[in-house]
Amino acid sequence: MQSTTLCRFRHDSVPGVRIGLLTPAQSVTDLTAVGVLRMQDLLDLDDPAAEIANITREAAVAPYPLQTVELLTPVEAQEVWAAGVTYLRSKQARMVESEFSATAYDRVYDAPRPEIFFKSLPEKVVSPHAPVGIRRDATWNVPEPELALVINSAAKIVGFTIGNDMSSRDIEGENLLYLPQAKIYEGSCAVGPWIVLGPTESDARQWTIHLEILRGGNTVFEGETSVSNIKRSFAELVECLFRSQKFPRGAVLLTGAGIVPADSFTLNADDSIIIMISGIGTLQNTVAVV
Ligand code: DO4
Ligand code: MG
Repeated sequence: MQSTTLCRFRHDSVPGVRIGLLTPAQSVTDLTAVGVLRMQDLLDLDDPAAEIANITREAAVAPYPLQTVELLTPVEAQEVWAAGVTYLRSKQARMVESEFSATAYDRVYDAPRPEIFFKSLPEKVVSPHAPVGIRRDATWNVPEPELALVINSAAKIVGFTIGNDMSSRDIEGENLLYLPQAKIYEGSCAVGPWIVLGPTESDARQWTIHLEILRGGNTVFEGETSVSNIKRSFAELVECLFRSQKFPRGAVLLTGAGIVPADSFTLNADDSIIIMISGIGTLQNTVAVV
């Protein structure tokens, strides 16, 4: 599988936000220095990887070592949406969370129409290593480690990244009508560390998703699932998202959570959340109360 990895970053030696190409040697080639001002223009091309190869063939720019750049979320201008109850584990956990809403979760898992909800404006998305939020009025907070589809304005899946759909389970469980409050608040959505272009859906379905939560340096939760456990096809989710709506800047769609910590677990301030997807990399954030 041939892949091309794009990121957004800052570097002390140059002004502003840059678009970067991650090289196999773990360095970052500055595509902005050779004229790429918006990632969207690449993602909307028929073959972004070929265009990037063209641009960089002649480019005489020395790459930056990865550890010297500040990675920003690769979400540039896209709205972030999320699919829900796409894994059996998610359905089961939510039915336990709330007797009141159990029927709704049970029905949506098998219904022709998937659950899809708005998650974040692009400017509110949290970058790698920045703090994600837990609400100060919530008592039961979890991360949701999810594969994220990067979709261009023509509704084509052009790449993959990692999303964290932070959720307040007590608020969601109290009443399903509170879902937007459980899901959308300061720091509730992290996406990164970069976008991998090239893999197909069947490549991605071979990946594993791993979640580890550290507290004071010790592991307090660890779990793993496979992307192949997602019940619905990516095409089905994207078709539904774009059915009666246009996304001129493209969209990012989180595909649901298949790892849910035990019901006794809740996040604390200063916990570290590490999400690893085998074909992509690692998204790490700390937790802050908001
Ligand atoms: O309906 C609740 C949200 C579901 C969700 O976020 C998930 O399954 O990942
Ligand atoms: Mg979710």
